[in-house]
Amino acid sequence: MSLIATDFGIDKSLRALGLADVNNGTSTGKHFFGSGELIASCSPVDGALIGKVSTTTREDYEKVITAATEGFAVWRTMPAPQRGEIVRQFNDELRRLKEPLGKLVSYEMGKSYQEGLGEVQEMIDICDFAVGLSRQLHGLTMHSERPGHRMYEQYHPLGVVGIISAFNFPVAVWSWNTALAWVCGDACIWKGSEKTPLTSVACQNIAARVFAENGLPEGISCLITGDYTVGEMMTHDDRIPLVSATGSIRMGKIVAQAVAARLGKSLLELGGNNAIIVTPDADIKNTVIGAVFGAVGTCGQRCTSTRRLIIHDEVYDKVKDALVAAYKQLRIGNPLDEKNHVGPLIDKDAVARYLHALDKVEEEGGKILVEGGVISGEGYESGCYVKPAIAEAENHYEIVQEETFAPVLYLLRYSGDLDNAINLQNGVKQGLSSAIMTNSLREAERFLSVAGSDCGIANVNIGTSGAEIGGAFGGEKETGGGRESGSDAWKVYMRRQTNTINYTTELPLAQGIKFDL
Ligand code: UN1
Repeated sequence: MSLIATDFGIDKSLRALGLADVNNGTSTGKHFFGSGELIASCSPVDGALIGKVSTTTREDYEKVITAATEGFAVWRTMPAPQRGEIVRQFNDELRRLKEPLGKLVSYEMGKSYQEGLGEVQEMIDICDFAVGLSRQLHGLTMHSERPGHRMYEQYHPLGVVGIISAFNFPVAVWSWNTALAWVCGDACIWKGSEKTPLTSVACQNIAARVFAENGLPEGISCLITGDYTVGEMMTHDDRIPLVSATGSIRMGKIVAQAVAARLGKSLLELGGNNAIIVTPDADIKNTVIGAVFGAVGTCGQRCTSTRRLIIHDEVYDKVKDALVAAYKQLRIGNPLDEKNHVGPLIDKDAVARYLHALDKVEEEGGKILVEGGVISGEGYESGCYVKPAIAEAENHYEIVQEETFAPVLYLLRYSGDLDNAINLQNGVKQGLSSAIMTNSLREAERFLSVAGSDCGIANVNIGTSGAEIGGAFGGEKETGGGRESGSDAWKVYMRRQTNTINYTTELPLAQGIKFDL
């Protein structure tokens, strides 16, 4: 264990999470993930090896899908509120283990400890939501056009649901899917990111323990590990009716095509290119807080991160100066140390993409306002710490049109009417999150109207990131169109059945058709 890890109690967290022996190069616990080669999990915080996890082979995968299918056969017959009770118990464990799990998320992924805790809180929130939902999986009843007939719809579980999640929210995004899928009666197979395998194992251990304590088959919650080839086992598998995938647009297109080719369902949560419009009526202090947290929180690695600020001419210089001053206050360093605001990027590939974005924006004519760069020296040995940067740019630049998963914020200028800003905001291929800063009711409502933001999330006077679990989460266009988490997102994890019941002695046909024998 490295010095940082020991000082910040990572070994204690690993023990609390049942991962005490990962330092020996093996993973532990009860799960189904496999016997393949080991992948190493190195922390971007200090570059140290935290542990190794074995990957899923084709043969392992067959065992997993068999276990999940058997688990589903038992789970689906359990009344939904009783499934909710299991999720409640799982949630009790999350509450008990919030600190060690939050710490491991922070150390393995690199987000600040506060954000690590926030991520576990998001798991707790969705589980609470799912428990209530377990008594509300409602269908509608309809009036039949035929006398003595009753019509209604009911929701049944889908089967084995595949979940592919990304490194940036290594535990919360799984829980959005799995907590809902579980109360809906589905079994889940989860492929977490190969960059954060230990947090996946930690979660799987918690779930496996709760299912075992209740005498339920472990296959209701399965974990598989490895790179995209392991994910492909699920996307091509017609025993998996739904694949929920979070990640890049490139990955989403591959998943969507593979799943569609077998007429399966996919739920896609892909890249964003989120903007905040800053109008002349904006509260500048709140704008700066929202924009800075949106751009540098999680080191710019949220799908909801703020990438573009679209600022009106009248307040452009004021906002620009306030932002530059705020960036000077940012403390970058070990994310477990709570005095730091910004931790490292996930790995050196991410650093390379960040550096490429900074070069490219200048090459296309942009002007760097807050200098970026990789930080070196004591405490920064992992080579993954970078300076959050700001560049003045134009919306049509190729690099501005792309999502770079890093703390690079582009300032764009608009003049005249709000519609000009809305056109810029919508003028990208992605459509996840958006926001407007304004005290004008007219502008706020215009932004939210049918002619306003084209995104799945549109906020007024808050930033683009940090959505609550109660709303449906997801976006339009190349973001993939899926909705997870709150509202009625649960419906995607179930199949709807329309039932028509005739309680008469006649057999009248619909549409008044006569068919006499
Ligand atoms: C993600 O980045 O994939 O709204 C999810 C947010 C978080 C979830 C982000 N609640 O920023």
